[in-house]
Amino acid sequence: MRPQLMVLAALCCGSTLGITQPLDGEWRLNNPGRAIHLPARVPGGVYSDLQSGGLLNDTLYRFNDEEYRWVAYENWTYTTTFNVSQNMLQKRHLVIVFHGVDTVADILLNDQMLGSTDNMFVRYQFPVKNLLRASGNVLKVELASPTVSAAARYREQARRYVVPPPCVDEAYHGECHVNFLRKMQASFAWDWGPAFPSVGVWRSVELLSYDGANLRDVTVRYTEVNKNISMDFDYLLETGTGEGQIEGKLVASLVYNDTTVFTSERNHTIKLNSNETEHHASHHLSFQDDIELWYPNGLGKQKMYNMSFQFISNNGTEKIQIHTRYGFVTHKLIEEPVDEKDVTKGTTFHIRTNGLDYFHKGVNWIPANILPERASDEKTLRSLLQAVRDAHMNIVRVWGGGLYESDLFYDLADEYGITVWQDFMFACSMYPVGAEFLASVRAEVSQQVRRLQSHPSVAVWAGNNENEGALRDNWYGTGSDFQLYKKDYVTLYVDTIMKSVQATDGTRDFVVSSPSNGWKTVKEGYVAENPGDVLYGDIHYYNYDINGWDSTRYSVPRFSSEYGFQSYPSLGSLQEVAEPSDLVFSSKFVSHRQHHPSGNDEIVQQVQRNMPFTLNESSVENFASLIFLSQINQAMSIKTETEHYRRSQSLLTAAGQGRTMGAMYWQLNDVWQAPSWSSIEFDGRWKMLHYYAKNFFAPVLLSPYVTSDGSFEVAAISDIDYNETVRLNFDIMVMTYDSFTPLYTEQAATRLVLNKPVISISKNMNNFLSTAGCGSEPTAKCFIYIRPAAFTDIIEEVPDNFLFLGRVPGARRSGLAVSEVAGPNRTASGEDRFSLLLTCDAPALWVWLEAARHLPPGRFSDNGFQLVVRRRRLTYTTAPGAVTTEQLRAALSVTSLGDQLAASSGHSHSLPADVYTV
Ligand code: BMA
Repeated sequence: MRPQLMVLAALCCGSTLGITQPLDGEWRLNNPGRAIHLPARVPGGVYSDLQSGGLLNDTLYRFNDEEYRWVAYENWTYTTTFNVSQNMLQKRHLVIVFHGVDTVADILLNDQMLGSTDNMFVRYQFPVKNLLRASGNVLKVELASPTVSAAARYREQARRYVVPPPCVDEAYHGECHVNFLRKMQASFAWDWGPAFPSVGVWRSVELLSYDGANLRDVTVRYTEVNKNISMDFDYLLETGTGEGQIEGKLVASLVYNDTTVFTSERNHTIKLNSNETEHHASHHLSFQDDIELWYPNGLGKQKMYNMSFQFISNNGTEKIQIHTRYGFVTHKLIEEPVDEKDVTKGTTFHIRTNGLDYFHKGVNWIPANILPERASDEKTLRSLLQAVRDAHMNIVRVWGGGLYESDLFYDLADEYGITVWQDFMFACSMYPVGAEFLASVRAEVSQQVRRLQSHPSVAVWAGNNENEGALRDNWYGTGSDFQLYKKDYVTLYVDTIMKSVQATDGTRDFVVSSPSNGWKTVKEGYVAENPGDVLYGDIHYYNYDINGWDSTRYSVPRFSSEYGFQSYPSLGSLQEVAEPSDLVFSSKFVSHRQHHPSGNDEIVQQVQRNMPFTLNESSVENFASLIFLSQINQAMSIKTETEHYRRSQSLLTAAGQGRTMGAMYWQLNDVWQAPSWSSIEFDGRWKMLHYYAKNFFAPVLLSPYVTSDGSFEVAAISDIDYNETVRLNFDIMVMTYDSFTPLYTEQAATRLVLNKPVISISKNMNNFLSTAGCGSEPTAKCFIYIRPAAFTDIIEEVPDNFLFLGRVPGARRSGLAVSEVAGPNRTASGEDRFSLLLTCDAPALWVWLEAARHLPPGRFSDNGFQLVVRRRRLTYTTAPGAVTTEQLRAALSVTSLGDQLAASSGHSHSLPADVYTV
């Protein structure tokens, strides 16, 4: 039944009587000291403008990050000239609104100082009524060097005590003291990215005019009990200072598919006072309806309603309207004892959405570009978030060293069903807590929370990245003054940020740090005794000294919110920013691009643990092999770790370990062509890991593994509720490396239970291999291949899976070829899909297909797989009309581990005579 509220006729896009004049577009950029005078863009940034003006080349080419560092040490002025209509000039209030200035700047209008900025995450507004004229207004943004400003603030603070770290690690080739500026922390360099300490007006600027009040934004909260919906809106109204009152109406309306669910209006009087320019108005309503909820990807549909809000002044001069999309959802962080009878066994940690518990499958997000003005490009965001959805993920963490992302980002997350774990932008540092800094943070938090609050995708807030662990474990030498830094920590994250979040959004939980021990962190005074405790909260887990392919080496946490291994991006990506002579392991370029200390050596060691690889530091072919093998190693290690976390969902050891509910690997995307933990390269190309993610996060998965006591098990994991009615049949095949014919095949069947992996096979591994006929060196001779049988009662695709038991063999030619390219057919989503036939003469491991770089990006249906049959059909999907069948045929190449090593070492291997095809 519809609510008993007044229903107005179609509510649409009525005229906004307050007037907004955009001041975006062409500005001028000046640096008199260097005689630089160029046209510039707003929104934009100085690196982009210098590049457009021909003063910089490709910023990411070779060593340009360092060559162009001078830019960050300069001061820059952005200027625009504009006229204002009489209509606007007559308004009582004229305000210039900066939606994002990066970062330290003085703002002048017609040579009069309007004010200063020093937080790129804050919207700044300056009243300008008295300074404006009809024509020739000159607006100037004088930006100070971020590196110089940061250093000055550091020195000022250090007169009392040092707020560390004094600088980033040398391997970052970065800049120091970014923690003193409220700007993207990674812009002074990170272990996966270059330093481009950005400068500019990175978001829109506008001139706003109104007589009474401007409606800035509205937060929404709802509750439902038996279809009785109760909604509360908090309107933020801006007025100039003054006396008296403004009377008007607040109107809220919710529309679905042209049907008005409700429209509600309420009278409201704003009492002006000379100190306050912002006023809150609340609006409550309740109604009965079968509203449809918004669900994360894989759990249901992403139902979005259209919502609009208005403030209409009674004297008719103001009618300000905001349109937004809204999804009904509840997210609750669940921390419950895993064993009611023994609370020392710890508590769960996961988000319950709409009352449902589910395994969080996801990834960590860094900004889509190192230059903030380029980080909201629609094509890039769409393709990255689509890749998240296509890999069956349901969560991304917007990591605290980057940006509060653009509105578009959260709109897409809503659309694709990707929940967001939203960090506040503080990472891997101690932070100052002076009064001005805190006031700025308070503004940042309340503005950002209000902006993001109505997005159903936003699931949890987190105060910072890793700073709790950093403080407790003395990463930055704070140990001797622990109490001092702890006090500052609590002042910033608890007294300032948490309070501000809770005052603004009562609908999501807040964790003080990512990771943390959840409630236990709170109980222990906000800095846990043992922040890495696996029985509480989430963990970050990195260990480069272990064999990443061995699942017994990983711990069993409640939630692993970061874990990862590095790989190199494809040779083609590196070639775009390198000279041919750079592409050897020993080059200055290869070491310059690696920001993780000892990272290149670690990659080699990891690769060598499982694959036969001999490093030749001066060979291009050898480096090409290392690139490929690093991607295999990364994909295999993260597959192993992620499947282990998914399997641990149903585990509960005597000590309380298990009930794992989340796996978010580090990291989805890249900001340049360099070794990193990403699964997608800077240009959008999927690394092998992303193809693997699509399989290891599949809704139904058969996962083979060996336990620490030598037992071979297969777990059947299901994120889908089949009501336990379905049985999944599968073959366990013991394969040798040289033959298509399995040495041994066992047929098995399993139940599928929602959120409760079922161990469907458990047997002694050595006995199993010996029965199979693997001989005296079984781990060198055999590997296991799991193939789900053809089935009819499960609609999801269940991927094949495999398990290697020891080091894998090297150079061998398989005769791999793409023998057929047919199509394309148009997919339901309007893309072109080609059908490919892959053939080989011998089993091939880690088969890797590539389409040449000159083609627009496309996706294979699978990649990096084990080919244990002679023929396999695959698809390649790309933009409509992007490529003809002939062009694709000519552009495809395929290799495998053995073929790659054979090509680079000149080895060959005899082909098997036997045949096994399906
Ligand atoms: C964690 C992250 C990032 C970092 C990653 C890899 O510390 O939060 O700071 O890039 O590990 O080292």
